[in-house]
Amino acid sequence: TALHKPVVMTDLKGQTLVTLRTLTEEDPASLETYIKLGGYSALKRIVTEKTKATDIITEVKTSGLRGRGGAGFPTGLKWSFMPRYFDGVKYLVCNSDEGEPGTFKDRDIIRYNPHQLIEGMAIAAYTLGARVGYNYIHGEIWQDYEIFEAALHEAKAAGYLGENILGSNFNFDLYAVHGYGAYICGEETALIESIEGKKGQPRFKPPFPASYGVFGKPTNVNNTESYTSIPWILEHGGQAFADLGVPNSGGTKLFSVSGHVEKPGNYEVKMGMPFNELLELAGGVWKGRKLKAVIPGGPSTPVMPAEAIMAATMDYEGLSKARSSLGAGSMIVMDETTCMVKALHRLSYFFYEESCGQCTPCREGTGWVYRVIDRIVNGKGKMEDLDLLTDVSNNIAGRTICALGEAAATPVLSFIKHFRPEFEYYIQHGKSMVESQ
Ligand code: L3W
Ligand code: SF4
Repeated sequence: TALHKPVVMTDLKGQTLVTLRTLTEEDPASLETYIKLGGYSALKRIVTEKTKATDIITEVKTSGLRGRGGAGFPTGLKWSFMPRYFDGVKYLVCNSDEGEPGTFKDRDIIRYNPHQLIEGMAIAAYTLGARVGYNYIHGEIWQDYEIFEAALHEAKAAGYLGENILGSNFNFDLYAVHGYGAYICGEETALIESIEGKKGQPRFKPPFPASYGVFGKPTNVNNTESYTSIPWILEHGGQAFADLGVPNSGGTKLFSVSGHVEKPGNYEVKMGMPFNELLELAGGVWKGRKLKAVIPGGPSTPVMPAEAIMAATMDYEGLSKARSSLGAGSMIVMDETTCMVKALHRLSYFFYEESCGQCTPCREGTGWVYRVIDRIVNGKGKMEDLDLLTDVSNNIAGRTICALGEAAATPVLSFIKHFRPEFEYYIQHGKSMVESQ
């Protein structure tokens, strides 16, 4: 259709394309392209051979695939939580609601390779016995939503979705749901509430969605990149996927590289790539400047000073050993001219603005933190504000319904820990240390 836009992707050097494998083609989002590259063959094989669900789950466990939305929870283990026998409809949900600053990978999967996501969801539905699925797409992306809708129509017309899929007895209806742009709807239970037509506010966990999800029924929720990895795993085998990466971090990972680099964008690389190689793929730090700091996985992962990130590898263990986290792979690069006080000012406003307001520590704490940083930026800070910020943040983390509270505390604590002299200078002089140089 006219919505399938050709991509000008001239340089895929150093990348390993699994979830974005159609990027090498002229018309990447079309069904024809996907089938040409072997697409839907795994689904076809599974439904015709009637592969046992337990065998598929074993393959996914072998692959070492971990949740790509940020938590890194093992996908095969999550699938094994879904009850096998249930008298009623089970649901499948895809979380395409990426909304944290610096996250922009799932929209490229939807835009350039929607059929691999649809196939991954169909395989998951077959494995888990889900009859209905929803792909919840972030409200601020319109064209991608329409591309996904077009792909759903194509897949249904070709017999990959709906009743009696590929002549088997397997039925699966998949729908696109458009959010309204609230970050909190990326939290899986808020997303479920939103699908149900309610205000998007997180539920207490447990119960987890696997036992109480959409309309109170068993529901499996995975991220877009996770589902999109599934067809490749079943075509090539779980071990082949695991071998692409490193121990405990199987496969490839899409890194959304933004900030002060020459070539910002999404890069799909093998897990375990040293940070400096990934930085090089993105053209290095722009304008010949020096690297100052990197947020490796999205603002809910701790900021890392240049020396720490330069020695790290981009995988779950590599970054956790370096006292940060892979998160959703949303890497924000900051050069030597960045004022860390102003950067934190911006991030703290985001979390304050996006708190759903249900829990007092998050609702009040995010506003409190923002107001304190705001007064520092406006030259009215006091030295004791730094301890106050730390204290308030420590009292948000771990005392809330969902992970947003923890996420809001992380940048405050890590920025002050690594760049305290810059905060002290700002308070003493009423202006930025970096901008004064
Ligand atoms: C059944 C159990 N299921 C865990 C499931 C649970 C969920 C998954 C992970 O937060 C993080 C957050 C952000 N029985 C289970 C179980 N599960 N135990 O496993 O759960 P959890 O609680 O560890 O994480 P979460 O609530 O899904 C996600 C971080 O990601 N993040 C966020 C990035 C932002 C985006 C975005 O903009 N959309 O992705 C980045 O680091 O801070 O820590 O499915 O049900 N016993
Ligand atoms: Fe809402 Fe914040 Fe509580 Fe999460 S932690 S439920 S965003 S108030």
